[in-house]
Amino acid sequence: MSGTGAPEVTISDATDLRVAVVAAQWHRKVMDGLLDGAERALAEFGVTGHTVIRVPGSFELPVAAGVLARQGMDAVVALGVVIRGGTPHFEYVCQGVTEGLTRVSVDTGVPVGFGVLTCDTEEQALDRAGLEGSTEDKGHEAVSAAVATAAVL
Ligand code: DLZ
Repeated sequence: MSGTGAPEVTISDATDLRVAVVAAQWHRKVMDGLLDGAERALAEFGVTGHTVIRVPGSFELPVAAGVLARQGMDAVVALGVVIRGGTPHFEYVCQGVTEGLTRVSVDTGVPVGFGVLTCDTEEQALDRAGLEGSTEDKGHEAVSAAVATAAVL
């Protein structure tokens, strides 16, 4: 985890957890970094079986996360990138995906890792994508949070 006050997450045994990653497709380079970080984290925590589902945009993440959570996943990780444009669309997509994923998590009792970047510029998103030269690795962090929560529930 990164940022002031972020915890050092330790996970004892995640081998048997069923984890699904749902990933949007807008902003491919950033998404490739987030997905790579998520895969690295799953391998580090010893998660053996996981599913990756691609949806078109971040707005579609909550419905996919909800279906997977209800199908019996122990944890779901949502990855997406929303970059501010010149219209209020950014606010609507960010609000929809944030509230939607929160609802899925609370309503199903399945932890949902929030790996959705909401940025003013593509440069900000690249800096958080876990790519070479990035300062943060949000795909890895989202998996850590969801798997650590699933492991204690
Ligand atoms: C329409 C749209 C726009 C303008 N920007 C983004 C974005 O930056 N990131 C993203 O993941 N999706 C974007 N979308 C697509 C919406 O999430 C959604 O797929 C469409 O509105 C169709 O439901």
